[in-house]
Amino acid sequence: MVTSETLTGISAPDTASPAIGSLRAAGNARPQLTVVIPTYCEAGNIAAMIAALDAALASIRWEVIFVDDDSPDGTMSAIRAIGANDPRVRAMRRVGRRGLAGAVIEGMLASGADIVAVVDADLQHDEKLLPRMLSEIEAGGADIVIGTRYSQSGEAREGFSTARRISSTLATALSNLLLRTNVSDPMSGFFMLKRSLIDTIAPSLSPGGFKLLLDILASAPSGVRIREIPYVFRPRRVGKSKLDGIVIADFLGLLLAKVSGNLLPPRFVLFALVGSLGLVIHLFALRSALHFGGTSFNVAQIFASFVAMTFNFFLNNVLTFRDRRLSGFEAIKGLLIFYVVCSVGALANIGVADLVYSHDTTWWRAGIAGALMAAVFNYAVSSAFTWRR
Ligand SMILES: Nc1nc2c(ncn2[C@@H]2O[C@H](COP(=O)(O)OP(=O)(O)O)[C@@H](O)[C@H]2O)c(=O)[nH]1
Ligand SMILES: [Mg+2]
Repeated sequence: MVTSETLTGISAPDTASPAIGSLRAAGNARPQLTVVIPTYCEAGNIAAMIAALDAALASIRWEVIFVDDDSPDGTMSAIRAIGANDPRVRAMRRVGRRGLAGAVIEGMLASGADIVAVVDADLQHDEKLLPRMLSEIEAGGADIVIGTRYSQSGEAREGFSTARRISSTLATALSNLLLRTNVSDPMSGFFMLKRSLIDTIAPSLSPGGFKLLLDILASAPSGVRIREIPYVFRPRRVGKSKLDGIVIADFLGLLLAKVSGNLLPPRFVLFALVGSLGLVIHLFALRSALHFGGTSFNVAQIFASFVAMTFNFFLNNVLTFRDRRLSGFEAIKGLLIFYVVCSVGALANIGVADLVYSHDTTWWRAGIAGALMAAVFNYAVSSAFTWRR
């Protein structure tokens, strides 16, 4: 039992304790800058990364928070080995979760400083830019400073492959158009901002994606001041890139979600895109079955439905719900549940379309209402059952 005596026993020496005294002193010397570094399988980069920060930030009080998604390669032990002797090196281990943006958001929210920077672990970003970025914000000239991979002279793209350069240029143009921003590198993973901004907008950010800066720019209140500083994007030091073609789908999902004023979650947008592709597959399978199979229309339609549902299941598994991806026996079970969910969704589709049609005989309005009902139903039930957390 906790008595008041034991409580005083614990708290009384605190005021006099030298440990607390020094904590207070450290509290006064709170860091000016928190550097947040998301990591997944970066064990080979940790020591070099911390040494690089140490050299670049010599005149600044800083801390680094690594946010690791339970990497199997010993990233966390590499961080803890250095953190044991260096209180500036902190680590957050997230279990059972994956996701770059979510990791960065959590790291930023845990920052001890009022100003936060985000840097990749692989030394592709130029940490020597950090003091300049910091003085921009501290001097009151900007709320967000972006390390941009494009310079006027264009030579800042050395670390890019041709394919990546083209898709990046297109994506930048599209996001500036749709989000009414004018930033030369809204997809940058290297930026610094006031923590208070993140405190304000964190609830409207999408933790599942890769393009956190884009999300921040789209969610920030109007009037935030943005500065860009160009730098040379270096090739990755060791380890592999975790971002692949899926990022493009992810980017489109985020963009549509933001354009709809957060009405549509990015995951639903992806689910709907996969569903639309499924419709094309369905029609293709139906046509093939009628043409080559010589079956009746009903049999061909059932066959095509299964082809489309199976296609949708596997595409959703690697795309829409990749952070909860099912494999092995779980995937077979998930597929069977998905068949059931979609069949109920189809009934909902027919029911709603029929109801709308009885009030309004415009065929396409009734058709769209039914399809929307099925999409929302399938999405909600799939999230809850097929790919439940
Ligand atoms: N915590 C966390 N970090 C991630 C995840 N995916 C990528 N990262 C980290 O995010 C940074 C950027 O990823 P990277 O693979 O270098 O992407 P690229 O530079 O676009 O090739 C690196 O520091 C990765 O370790 C993730 O799912 N969780
Ligand atoms: Mg990288």
